[in-house]
Formats: sequence, C-alpha cells, structure tokens
Amino acid sequence: MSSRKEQAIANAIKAMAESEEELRLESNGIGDCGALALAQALNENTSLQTLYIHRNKIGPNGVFALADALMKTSSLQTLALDNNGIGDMGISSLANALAENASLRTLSLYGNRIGDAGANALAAALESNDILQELRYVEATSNNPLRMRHSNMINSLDREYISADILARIESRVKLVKNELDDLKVVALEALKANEKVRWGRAKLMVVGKGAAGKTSTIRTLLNQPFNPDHDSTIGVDLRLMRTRDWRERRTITDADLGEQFAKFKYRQQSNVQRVSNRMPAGMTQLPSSHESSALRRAPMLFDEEEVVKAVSTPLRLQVKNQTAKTDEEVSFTIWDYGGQEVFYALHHLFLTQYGVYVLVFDMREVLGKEHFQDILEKDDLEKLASQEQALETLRFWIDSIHLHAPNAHIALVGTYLDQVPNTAEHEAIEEVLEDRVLSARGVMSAVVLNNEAELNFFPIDNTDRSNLDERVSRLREALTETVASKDFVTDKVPLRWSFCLEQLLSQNEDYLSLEAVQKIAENECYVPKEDVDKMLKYMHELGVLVHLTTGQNDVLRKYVVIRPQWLLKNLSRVICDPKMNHMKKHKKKLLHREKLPRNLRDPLNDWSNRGVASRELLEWLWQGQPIDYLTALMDSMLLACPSPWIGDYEKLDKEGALLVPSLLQPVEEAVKKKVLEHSRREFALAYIEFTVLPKGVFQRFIASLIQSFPALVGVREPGVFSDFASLVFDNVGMILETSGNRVMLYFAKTGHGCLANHVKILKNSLESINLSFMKGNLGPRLFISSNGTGTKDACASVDALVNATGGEVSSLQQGLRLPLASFAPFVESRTMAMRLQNTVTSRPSTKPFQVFMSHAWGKGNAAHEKVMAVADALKARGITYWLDEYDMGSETLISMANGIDQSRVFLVFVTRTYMEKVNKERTELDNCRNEFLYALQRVKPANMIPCVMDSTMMDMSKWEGRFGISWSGAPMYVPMLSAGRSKAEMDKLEKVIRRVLCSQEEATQSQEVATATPAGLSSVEEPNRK
Ligand SMILES: Nc1nc2c(ncn2[C@@H]2O[C@H](COP(=O)(O)OP(=O)(O)OP(=O)(O)O)[C@@H](O)[C@H]2O)c(=O)[nH]1
Ligand SMILES: [Mg+2]
Repeated sequence: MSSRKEQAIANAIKAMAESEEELRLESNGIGDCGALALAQALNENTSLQTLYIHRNKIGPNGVFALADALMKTSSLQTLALDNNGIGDMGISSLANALAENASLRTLSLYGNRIGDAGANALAAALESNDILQELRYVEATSNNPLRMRHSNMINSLDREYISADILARIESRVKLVKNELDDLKVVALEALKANEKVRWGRAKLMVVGKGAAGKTSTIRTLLNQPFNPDHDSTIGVDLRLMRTRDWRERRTITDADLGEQFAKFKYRQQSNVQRVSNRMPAGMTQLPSSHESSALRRAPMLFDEEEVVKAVSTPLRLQVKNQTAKTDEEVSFTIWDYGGQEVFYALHHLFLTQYGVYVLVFDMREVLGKEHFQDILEKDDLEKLASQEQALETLRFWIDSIHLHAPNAHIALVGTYLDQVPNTAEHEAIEEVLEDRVLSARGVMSAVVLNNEAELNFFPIDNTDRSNLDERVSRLREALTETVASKDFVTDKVPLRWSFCLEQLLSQNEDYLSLEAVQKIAENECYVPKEDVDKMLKYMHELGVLVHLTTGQNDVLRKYVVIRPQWLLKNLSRVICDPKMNHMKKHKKKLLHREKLPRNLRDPLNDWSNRGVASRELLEWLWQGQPIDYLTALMDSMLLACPSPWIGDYEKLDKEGALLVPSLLQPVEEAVKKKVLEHSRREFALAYIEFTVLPKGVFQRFIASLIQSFPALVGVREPGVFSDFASLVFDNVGMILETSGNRVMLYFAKTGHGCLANHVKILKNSLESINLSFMKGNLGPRLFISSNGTGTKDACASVDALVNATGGEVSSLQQGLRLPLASFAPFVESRTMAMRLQNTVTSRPSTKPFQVFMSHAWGKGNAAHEKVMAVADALKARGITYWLDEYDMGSETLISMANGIDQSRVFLVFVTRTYMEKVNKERTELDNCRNEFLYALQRVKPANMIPCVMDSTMMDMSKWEGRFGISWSGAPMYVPMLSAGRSKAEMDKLEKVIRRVLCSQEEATQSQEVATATPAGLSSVEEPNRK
C-alpha cells in the first residue's frame, strides 16, 4: 500500500478505536486491502455510525469483507459506497448482509455498474429489511465533493443498467418502510396519550465467577465478537446491551424496544378498531375509559411532539407482519460483566438482583483438577491454575451469594476451555464433581439451567472458536432466553410512558441527573404524573436499569438518579481497589504517574493503600468533577466506609472527614492474631455469633457499622484493624472482634466493667441490621456465650439454653454436659438477663417494646429535663409507651441508651439551642445527646425522628445549623412543644404525629412482606395511577 493509503487506514482504525461516530475516507484509493482492514476494525467496533468510503477502488473482495462486517454491526447507520466498481457479484454479498442488518438506514451505491442480477438480489433482501429508508445519491461537485443531495426516492442506482420493474420493486419497498416509520411517529403520540401498558421485556444477564475464569471471553462468544487472547482484567463491572433476537452488542437498545412497543400498540389498536367497528354502528369510535381520560386530564399537556418524533425515528426492525401474529416473546438483555475481584462483593446486594439470569463461569481445567494437564500445559500456565478445591470453593461462594440475594433466579454454569477439555468423558466427570461437591448439598438444583441436549448440568464452551458451526453456543443462548422469557419481570406490563421516560433519561447522555431534572422530564415530556415518578424510579431501580437509592439515612442519596450504573462502579473503583491482587499496585502507579497526583497527596495515597484510610483531600481529588457528597453518602450508607477510628484520644492520626474503607483492609497475619489471643486469653470473656452463611465483607461492614454508630467511642488498639480481625476500645472496654468460618467472635477484656450483656446486645443488633439491610435477612445469626473464654462445645451455651436454665444450671453445646449459670456471669447473671439478650429488636418495628425514645439535653438546673418529664407523663396518659433516661438508664449510660434506642420505634428530639450545640460538637468530644442523635440517625433513620421544639428561639427550622441541621430528611413533621405538655393542642398534635409515623411503619412492613411474597415484587405496577 502507498503511504497515504496506509496512513488513512491507520487513522481510520484509530478513530474507530476511540469511539468516533463518523469517518470520512472518500477518495483515498484504499482498495480491497484497505477495505479488508476496515472491515476487521468495524467488526470490533460498536460506535461508528457513519462511514464514507466512496471513490476508493473497492472491488468485489473488499466488498465481501465489508458485507460480512455489515452483517454484524449494530451501530452503522449510514454507508456511502458510490463509485467503487462493486458490480453484480459484490452487490449480491451486500444484499445478503442487508437481509440480516438491523441498523443501516441510508446506503448509497451510485456508480457501481449494478445490473439486473444484482438489483434483483437487492430487491429480495429488502423484503425482509425494515430499516433501510433511503438509498441516497452522493453528488460530487468540484467545489464541494461531500455535498449530499437527500432524496427519499431511490436514485442512487444507475437506472440505465436495471430493468424498470426491478427498480420499481426496490423503490416501493423503501418507500413502504419510510411510510411505516412516519406512521409510527403519529402512533407513538397516541399511545403515550392513551397511557398504554406494554410488556417490559427486559432482563439482566449477570456473568459472574472467579477472576480470569473467562467471563469477558464468554460474553464475547455469546455476542459473536472475536476472541481476545489477552486477559484485560475487568475492573468493577462492565455493561453491554443486546437483544436476544440477534445477540449483537448495541450502543443503545432502548430505541428499538420502544419503537417496537409503539408498533405493537398500533397493531393492537388497529385490531381493536376492527373488532369494535364490527360491533358498532358506522361512525362510532372507541372512547377511552374514564380512568384513562382522568389520568390524561391530570397530566400536563406540555408534551413536545417533536421529541416523540425524534425518539421513534431511530432504527426500527418492525417485522410488521410477523409481529402481529407472534406472541410477545422478545427479551432485551443488559449484560453485566462482573470483575472477579473480591472487593466488589460488597456491592452485591445492589447489583445481584433477581430480575435476570446468572451465568456462572468456571475454568473446566480447574474443576477437573489441574494435575490432568501436567503434560499438556507449560509450567507457567499450569501454576496459574487454581486447585480443584479452590475452584469449587469459588463456585460454592457464588452459588451461595446468588441464592442469598436472588433466591428465585436461575443459574447457568458455563465451563470454559473446551479447546483443552474436549472429551465427553471429561465433561461427565465435571458434571459429577459439580453435582456431588457443589450443587446437591446446597439444595439449588432447581435453580440450575440444564444443558438438555448434551445431558449435562453445565455448558462447555470454547471461547477461541468462532466458527458459526458451534451449536453449543447457540444452545446456551437459547437456554438463557428461555429461562427468562416467561418470568414475571419480563412479561409484566408497565406504562408505555415509563419505557418512554427511560428512553428520554438515557438519551440525556448524562451519567446521573438530579431528582428534580428527572421529575421535570417525566412530567413535561413523558406524561408521567408527578405522584408516579417515585414509583417509576423504584421499579427501574429494582430492575437494575438505573440506581435510585431511597432507603439511605441521607437525603443526598435521594436527590440523585444514576442513569448509568457503570458510572457508580467506575467512581467507586477509584477508591475501592483489590489490595490482594496487582490492582492496587497498578492503580497507584496510574494515579501517581499518568494522572499526576499532586505532591501533597502522596502520603495520603500511602495511607489509603496501607491502612485503608482515605483523607477528604484525597477523595476530593479522586472524584474531581463528581458529586462527592453523593458518593461519600453512598459509601457511608452501604457501610463501605465509616469515619476513620484513628482519631481522638488514642492516636491523633487522621483529620476530621477521613474515611476508613474497610474493604481495603488486609487479613491479619495468623501469628499476630494467635499472639494477641493467647496473651490475653484469661482476661477475655467470649461470646460468638454463628451464621448459616457468612459472606465475605460482612465482617468489614460490621466494623464500619460500629464506628459509624459510635464515632467518638470506638478507638483502635494494637495491632489494629484488619479484614478479619480488629482490636478496639469500645466505650472504655477493650474488645477483640474476629471472624473465621461462619463465626464472628466477640472477646471483651474483663476489667471489672460489670455486666457485658448490653455490649453484646449492641454488637448483635449491628450484625442483625447488616443482615437485614444487605443480606435479605438470610444469614441466620445465633448467639452463643462461653463460660471460660474458649469457643469449644464443652464451654459454650446458646442463649436459648441460658434462658431455659434450671436449678442454676445450663445445658452446654456438648450433649449431656451442664454448666453452672454463674460461670456465664460476665455476660448474664440471671435468666431474665438472658431473655433480654435473646430478643432481637432491630428486625421489625412492631416487635419493639417502646413506642418512643425521648432524647433531650437536661438544660440548666435540669429545667428542660423537668419539662420533658411532664411531656412523658402526658404521653403515658394517652397510652404511648416511652423510654426515658430518668427511669430506664442502666449503669452503663451510653450502652443502655443505645439499647433504649434500638428498642424504640420513634425517636423524639426535644429541640433546644443547647441540644443543637451538643450535636454539632466535634466528633472527638464526648456528649450523650450527640451520641444518641448520631446513633438514632443510623438505627432509627430520619423518617422516624420527630423534632419537638421546646425553645422559642428554635422555631425557625431554616436556622437549624451544622450536623444537626442537615440530618433531617425532607420536611420532617415538626411539633411545637413550648408548653411542656400542658397545652392540649400541642399534645394532640404530638400524639397525632407519633401515631402517623407508627402507622407508616406498619404499612412499610406489610408492603415489604407483600413484596417478598410476589417474586418480582412488582405487584403495584399494574395500576400506576391508582391513588
Ligand atoms: N484457550 C482458551 N482460552 C480462554 C478461554 N476462555 C478465556 N480464555 C482466556 O482466559 C483469559 C482470561 O479470560 P477473561 O475472559 O478476560 O477472564 P475474566 O473472567 O473476564 O477475568 P476478570 O475480568 O479478571 O475477572 C484470557 O487470556 C482469555 O483469552 C477458552 O475457552 N479457551
Ligand atoms: Mg473480565
């Protein structure tokens, strides 16, 4: 090739790799060789929309390659191939491609010497193509060689070579498609106005498994993309979009979906009209139901018709005739490619949803046992393989995680490296191992997608092979589609307005939008009534198409809608990075050298990688240009971060605002742990919590939750905090927390601190609320107490056994062995105390013994306290049960206060200036009001907190300052309480507000129960306008 040509091709390929949308390469003489190179680049590209390659001397060979690429592309919309001498042979291959292609809208072919034979092939191909709307003529003029002359008619074929009837066939087909689409624009508007409901038709395809098992490669195979022999480790999550009809990657999938939904509406409507007109006298048309018309009246008529037109003029594949006859069965998949790194396990509860199907990928060589490959593989390659037990352990982990977070979802097991494990006998051996050692014991056989043709419980595939002959891949694709096609979340009907709104949101080209912006779009452009926006967002969040968090304690979370979940992962993975693998090292290097980390952040960077503590300055730099408050609030609410405990009296290391990211912590060295425990065994009292399953990351969250709830009371002691071990001081009690297997061990220093029951209870409640918030309550924690500081059966008893103690004796875990109740003394001294430990109070509001907790500052000369006591009496007279420190405080103030909060359903804050000032104190200053308030924020949540204003200078809420001021969610129910319980009106209002909060708690519990009972949890979708 000449250097100009080479340069042009090289530039073109580079541009494609950089996701450019338009390429102009006309008149470069690139020829067949160049076309081949281009076709190859096009095969791997998903962004190019317009390609001009007219006047390039591309002959039949070049066209063959391009046609092949055209068959696969789903992004290319405009192609100019004029004046290339393609000829009849070339056009036939193009025609074949057109029959398959689902994206090309404009094609120009003038000056290619196409005769009847080629035109005939083209005409036949167009019969099944519903996308192409223009065959366009490129008119090259001397002063502007690129000027296009648009035309709806076919005039880019050389008429003199083609017979009139063939030309007419082509013309009328192109025209038909065009008209069809124009029609749709009108229909779209009607459909939206009529509040039509359509089948949702979307599902997630979640690909999980060990690092380097071949997850990304498997996705490439499913999408028919070329094999990539390099291992580019996936960081976080990668997302792809495709449709099950063609398994091709899309830039945007939704436009085609929406177009089709409009089309379906149209046909339904037509058949309705036919049915109705068969019954009705001529001239009468169907009227909308009263429900729909009232909904219409409510919706603002600010609808921009042009917007609808824009949305549906995108490529559609209507399959007009087929659609009407066929039942709805199309599914669109969003493919989630999870990186294998463990740090992201912490996000599972957010992303492992039940609205899809799981592909669990494993390397068949590992499951078969790597020793079988000693003679086949190079030493290096062999060493990289995990042992069979490790591989099975990872499979068990994933099966458990999926089962935990998505109990109804199906799992297809996919074994890679079929090229190296080709024999049926080997597959049968793998099947047996999977069944005996992974599946049957876990009782998940019913969730497994079977490979019926091969009679296996998994799908063996070879990712290096792209011959379309591979039936195995098609079988896998079919099995995946079949699995979800009939699921409720696919067949459920949702308002077309919601689909349309999703479309509009995605087309904003933003990673996230403010809730306000979303509300505007929904209301003004999509007819979604204001009161339905929350419900719509909740639905979309649950289905995993966007992220809108409403349960967090922080109002900041609600204010944003994340349109592209990848954005979230991308930003989180700047801060959360796997310390075990090479990722941390690579990430650090990148930040230091490529992104030029400022000099003053180099030490904070080391703190981050060594101790897991990120300073506020480092976070601000890592997240420049991003809403940092949102991202920190998110990490906070998911317990992915907590305030650094290296602060306060113990060691003044970190500044206010520094966050500990527990998932960055490393495991403790065995020798260190042993030494600490042995050294102080006699001085420690032990209780432990055993779980039925204990997923990775729960322990780290536990540490985070403790520090978050008691920021001023938790400090770090030698040897420090690790991913599986923590040596802490908690409210002046030395404490070691440790995890191994399914247990979390709680050791307390016996320093004459009296009874530890309250401490244990707080820790147990923390774990329970993690279980409920992140693990769907499936961890099954049970509490055991040791009589002598060891965890052996002969020394420990369950709390139930303690409650059932008779004659001062308790049944130990060892059958037949009874121990004196007194030997459990550091924790429980009596059966009543054991009973208090037994109850878990965080699970449901209705099980909590107190209706309200009364938080207040005592004030000068106890003045405020006296007033609160009066309110308490008045509440009692009205039948409301309360917790108040005067009556209920145990000996250990803080801990019993926390227990009081855990046992109360509503948190009353008696607002005085002093109270506000106490809450706003520095984190390191001890103050009971501040502790109560912060603890309540964590446990009770702002929605269940009621401010009662006792101080006339505090009546204006907008003047509430600092931490206190920003903690309230939305507009809290505010109750003036100046009379201190003497005014009937004030007490009436307080009672009313308390009862309203209690009532909404009941409702929330009930609706949660309904949601878990209906598999898709979508019961409320059918009637979006229901009041
Ligand atoms: N020979 C052969 N190689 C494969 C096959 N599947 C994957 N590979 C190779 O295995 C390596 C890892 O593949 P990936 O698909 O990147 O693995 P992954 O599971 O996505 O890895 P992470 O993203 O790091 O978790 C790559 O070098 C692939 O080329 C297969 O079926 N046969
Ligand atoms: Mg990958």
